[in-house]
Amino acid sequence: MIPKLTDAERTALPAMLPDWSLVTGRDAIAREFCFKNFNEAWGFMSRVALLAEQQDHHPEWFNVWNKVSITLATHDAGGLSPRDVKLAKAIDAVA
Ligand code: H2B
Repeated sequence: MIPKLTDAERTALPAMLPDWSLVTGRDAIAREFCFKNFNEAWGFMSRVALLAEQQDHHPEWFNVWNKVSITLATHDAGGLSPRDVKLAKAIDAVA
């Protein structure tokens, strides 16, 4: 069983992931990315897909042309876990 984020880890979230926000009504974080065009957005999604496979942790996402909305939560934990923080940091690094 994967542990959920502790209270201390949750307190540290805004400083660690300033571009992500907590989702209303569920234990998850989200961020919207905007690119020049679809080609750039898809390139980003390809990089995230590789990260997701490496980490065996997968995003919930939605793409319209140059925009990609990503929500992260750990289904096996029923909410946020350190896996989401790790993937969010890696996503930020390839955006
Ligand atoms: N991704 C996410 N976001 N949450 C999970 O709990 C999860 C996952 N579990 N990717 C992984 C795959 C699990 O189902 C496999 C069997 O390891």
